[in-house]
Amino acid sequence: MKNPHLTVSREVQAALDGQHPVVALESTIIAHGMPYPRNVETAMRVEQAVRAAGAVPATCAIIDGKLHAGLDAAAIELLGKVGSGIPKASRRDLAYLVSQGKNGATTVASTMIIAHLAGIRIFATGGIGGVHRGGENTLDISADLQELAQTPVAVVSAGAKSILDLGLTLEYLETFGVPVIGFGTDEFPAFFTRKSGFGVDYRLDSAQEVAQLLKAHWELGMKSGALIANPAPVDHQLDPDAMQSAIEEALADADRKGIKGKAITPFLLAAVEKLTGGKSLEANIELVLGNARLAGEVAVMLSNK
Ligand code: PSU
Ligand code: MN
Repeated sequence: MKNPHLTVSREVQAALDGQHPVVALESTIIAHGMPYPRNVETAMRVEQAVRAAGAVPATCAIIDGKLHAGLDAAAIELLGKVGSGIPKASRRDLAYLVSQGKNGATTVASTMIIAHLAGIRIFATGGIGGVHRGGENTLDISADLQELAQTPVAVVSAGAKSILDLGLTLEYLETFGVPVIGFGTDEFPAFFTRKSGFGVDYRLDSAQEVAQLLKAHWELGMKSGALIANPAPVDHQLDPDAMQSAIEEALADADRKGIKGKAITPFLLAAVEKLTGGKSLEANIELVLGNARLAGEVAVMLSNK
């Protein structure tokens, strides 16, 4: 039975009804992750990359209190233009925004929830949230990790940014039984760089093997998602040392300004972009496109079964 708060676009619903491949996409990256108009342009290119792989894109957001899977160009333009004026919506924000008839940009966690309600099994993004540095004291752990633990949607990301504590993030995922797969890599990628010093549980080298793993995971009755870590394209990596110092400076700035809670991730992303002179934005765009392509390929394999 369809959820009364869910609106699935006609194209996405037709694909789901016909068991054709569909890939969910998030909207916090549009409203809070990149500046206008590059955010809108990127969102459209990401949809195109999913289509080129043979799948239907379903960009998700909350519009006038409805959870949407599949947005038209006007809605994407609105999210991009209003940007940070649209609330960043994670799991705990959904009921408020829905009951108040408001708009929201969905994070990894809330996009997984919408995807699951709609019947979409795979989702592409840039980077996931995780355990923040110092998280052992602040308990600042993104709701994305709990969502991966409890919602059966696979997330393709370029790992996580080293604004986070990657070691603690991986420990947390292990505790909650979330498979972490390196796509063509033995190392967990640190978003802008392929190297992080942390390994992955398993490495798989083809979209078909990833689809087989996901199929087995859910056939075994697992209720969790999975994280497919797809490293940034080799020629779009940023220099790890330059990244490290930009991140440290951004973290110190956030600390001085007392930025906390849901504002911290967008603050750090914007600060790092400024400190790398926009280079991080170009890399960000390329790796999201790569993730969309891979998610599209995996979705095609999943629907071929
Ligand atoms: N990390 C990134 N880019 C992003 C985000 C995280 O490298 O755009 C966004 C995603 O929407 C993610 C959210 O789900 O931030 C996590 O926010 P928080 O840490 O407040 O849970
Ligand atoms: Mn947080």
